[in-house]
Amino acid sequence: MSAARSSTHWGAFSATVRDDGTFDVTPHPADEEPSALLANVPAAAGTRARVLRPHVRRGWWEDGPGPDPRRGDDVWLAVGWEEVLDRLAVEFRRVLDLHGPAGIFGGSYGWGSAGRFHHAQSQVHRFHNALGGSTRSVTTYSHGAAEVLLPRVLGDLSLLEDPTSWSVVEEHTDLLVCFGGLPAKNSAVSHGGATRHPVRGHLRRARRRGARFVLVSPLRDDLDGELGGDWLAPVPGTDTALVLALCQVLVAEDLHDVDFLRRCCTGTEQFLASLEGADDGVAKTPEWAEAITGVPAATVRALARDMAASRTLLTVSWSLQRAPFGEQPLWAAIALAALLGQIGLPGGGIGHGYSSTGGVGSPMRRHALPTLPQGRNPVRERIPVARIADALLHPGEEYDFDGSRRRYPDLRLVHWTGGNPFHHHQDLARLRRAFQRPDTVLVQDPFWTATARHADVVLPSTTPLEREDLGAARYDDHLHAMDRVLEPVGEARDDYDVLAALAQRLGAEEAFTEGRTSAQWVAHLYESWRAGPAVRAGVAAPPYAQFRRAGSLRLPPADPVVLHAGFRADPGRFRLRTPSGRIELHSATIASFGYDDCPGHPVWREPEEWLGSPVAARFPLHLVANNPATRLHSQLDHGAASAASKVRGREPLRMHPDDARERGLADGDVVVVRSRRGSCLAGLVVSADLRPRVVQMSTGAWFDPVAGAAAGVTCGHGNVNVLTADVGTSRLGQGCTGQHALVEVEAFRGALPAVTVHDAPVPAASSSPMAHPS
Ligand SMILES: Nc1nc2c(c(=O)[nH]1)N[C@H]1C(S)=C(S)[C@@H](COP(=O)(O)OP(=O)(O)OC[C@H]3O[C@@H](n4cnc5c(=O)[nH]c(N)nc54)[C@H](O)[C@@H]3O)O[C@H]1N2
Ligand SMILES: Nc1nc2c(c(=O)[nH]1)N[C@H]1C(S)=C(S)[C@@H](COP(=O)(O)OP(=O)(O)OC[C@H]3O[C@@H](n4cnc5c(=O)[nH]c(N)nc54)[C@H](O)[C@@H]3O)O[C@H]1N2
Ligand SMILES: [Mo]
Repeated sequence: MSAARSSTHWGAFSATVRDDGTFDVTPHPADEEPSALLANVPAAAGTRARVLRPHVRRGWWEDGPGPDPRRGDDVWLAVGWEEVLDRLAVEFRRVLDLHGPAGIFGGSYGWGSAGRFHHAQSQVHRFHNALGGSTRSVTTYSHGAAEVLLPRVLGDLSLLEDPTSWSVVEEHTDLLVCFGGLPAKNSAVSHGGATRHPVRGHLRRARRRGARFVLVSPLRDDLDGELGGDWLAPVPGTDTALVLALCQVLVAEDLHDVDFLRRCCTGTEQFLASLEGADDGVAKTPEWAEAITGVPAATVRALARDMAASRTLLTVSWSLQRAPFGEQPLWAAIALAALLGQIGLPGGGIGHGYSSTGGVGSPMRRHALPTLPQGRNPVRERIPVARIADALLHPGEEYDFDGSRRRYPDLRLVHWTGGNPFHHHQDLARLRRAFQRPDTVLVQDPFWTATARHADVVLPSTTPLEREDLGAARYDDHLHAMDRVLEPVGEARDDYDVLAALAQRLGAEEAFTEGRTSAQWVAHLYESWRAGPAVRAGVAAPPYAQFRRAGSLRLPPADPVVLHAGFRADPGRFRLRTPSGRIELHSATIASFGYDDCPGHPVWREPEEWLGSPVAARFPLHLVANNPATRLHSQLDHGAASAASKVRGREPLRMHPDDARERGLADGDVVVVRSRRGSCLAGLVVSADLRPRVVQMSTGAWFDPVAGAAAGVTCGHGNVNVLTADVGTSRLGQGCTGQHALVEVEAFRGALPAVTVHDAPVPAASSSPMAHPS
């Protein structure tokens, strides 16, 4: 038995390791609300789903690089580290010589694991930079539309990065109106680490003080039941209409704050005129909205009056902008907050993403954390992150993004480390076609993810449990010494060592490693932090050896934030970084782009797929494809917490009892879910916690294509992204729209295919001793 400590995006823990290598996890003592996701961690040990040796796809190994329809459906060969690294070095050299560094796609989007040095994406970016750079991606799947919109209308990203702090909300907010709720499941997670989970405590104390909650969501459990709260369940994707109607009532009843609008906003006239129908002749009244959202007009009027009479905070979860025209609900809610005139007051105004992760609402640490320098990327080529399939399928084609007209680059070598596009991207059948286009796909991952299965070369990475690191995050209050809990599994190697070996073959070893081993790097990052940012921030950090022995270091708290307090008090002096210096309810800049899908002020636009559209005649259920309660994305889907939620091995799909009855379905049935793009199996859970005609199924079940597509089913396990559409939010943001899709659900008849995706692909499992082509 031995004990060791480590950290994940969902909590820090100590592990008691038994002699057989299995272990138990004990949450960090400072954690008041440890996450149930910790139960998934032990699954990282053992060999299930692990890549144990380097593997190559036979077609690539034997026939060389090039577009290949066999990718994703070929034989795997286990090969030795030295020979595969030699072959990869030749391929990197070929692509660099023929296409330049822009021919390498190094976006490598994904959460990877906690740990400051072994952060997979930082490692791969540093490696590419040492070779001359690579094409990258910009923005995120999380809040791509917001990242483009917010700087244009509020001047920066503070609304989603550092809104008014929970401690202020707890003390001052009387009415919290939550679009998309405050789902407890999401606050379990925070990028980089979450030693403590304070969100639920803040909310309960606010409730005890008398704060009222209004949940606006298709799902009742998006708000903790103990908080009480009214539940409004608009038709998914229609929040913009609801918010515009709330605005219309405020103006019609003279409840809007004219002084705030005059001092702090621009474009008010155009926006107010649009509420009365200046654009389309239709006034945005509660009756107009009721026909779209299903929320009674009287409820909207009463809510608008309550909001004007209370210290009101609006929150818009990130999910609302992860849908077609995703810019609109956020921009409309900003306009609503401006009309209420409480922006900059303690506990009033608006935030974006409270409880979307555990960090948002904790004041963000301003000083730097220990960080691996990535060097410089001379390649200027960038794609919006969620346009990856378009880029691979349509090199050279033009597209719009945030006011500029661009061309997709010609990507030849795709290198993914620490992300899972066959988890995160939409319309997986299309992504499969896109992944057949490049010359080479290289994936480093500890696990046989669906992305690994669509690669040419799969290199086994260690997990954080198999290496030493530093754990820290910008919202967290601890710096952790992450221990090596386990020996590397199989032939897995640290990403750093793999990239160093490749860099050595490509003449870039010194630039990449600077002569340090990974242990030396970890110590170096700590010591440079201790001597610089820590001193400036007044953190008394001990020398490295002492820090490692102690196991962790408490970081001083950052000051609570009241967002836009200075701006409100003196908008002339604390100008926002918008063209007007104020909040832009109408943006002349956005208007000048001439985008019909994102004009100059917030508007309601009908998505192609919503319950009011013609597509609903064939696909009459609205799927909410949200983030999972039982895991982080696709990570450790075979872990105990995730496995326990499955129904007959399939990802659960929740459905209202009326809809189940209408289809003759019962709890526990295996069902087929179909959209215009594909189909998957799911396990039915009947629940009255949803609006009728809404079904909910989370992301993250590993994509398990059904051989021969039994009954036309494309995924036998339940990956929602076979159902979702691969279209951007708008020409402005080009964000991910994976949260919504229209579907139909029916009973599955026939022989149930086994879920095999959590085990190594069969040919690879049987290819030892090592298969080697002669
Ligand atoms: N339909 C739909 N789709 C969505 C969303 C949605 O709401 N609906 N949400 C989107 C959002 S918000 C996000 S952020 C994305 C998330 O998408 P991703 O961040 O891509 O998902 P993860 O499952 O976290 O993938 C991380 C991968 O890194 C690997 N990994 C972990 N540690 C290491 C390491 O040390 N080295 C290496 N080499 N690999 C490592 C893991 O095994 C895993 O395969 O999904 C998006 N997709
Ligand atoms: N446990 C866990 N926590 C996570 C993650 C995870 O994978 N697992 N992922 C993390 C990441 S990367 C991110 S970006 C955040 C994502 O944070 P969010 O985007 O906020 O999370 P989601 O769970 O996708 O969606 C939140 C809720 O929005 C509601 N919703 C969906 N569509 C609509 C709509 O049209 N109108 C209204 N009013 N509500 C709607 C859904 O009911 C859903 O439960 O979560 C983070 N936290
Ligand atoms: Mo995300």
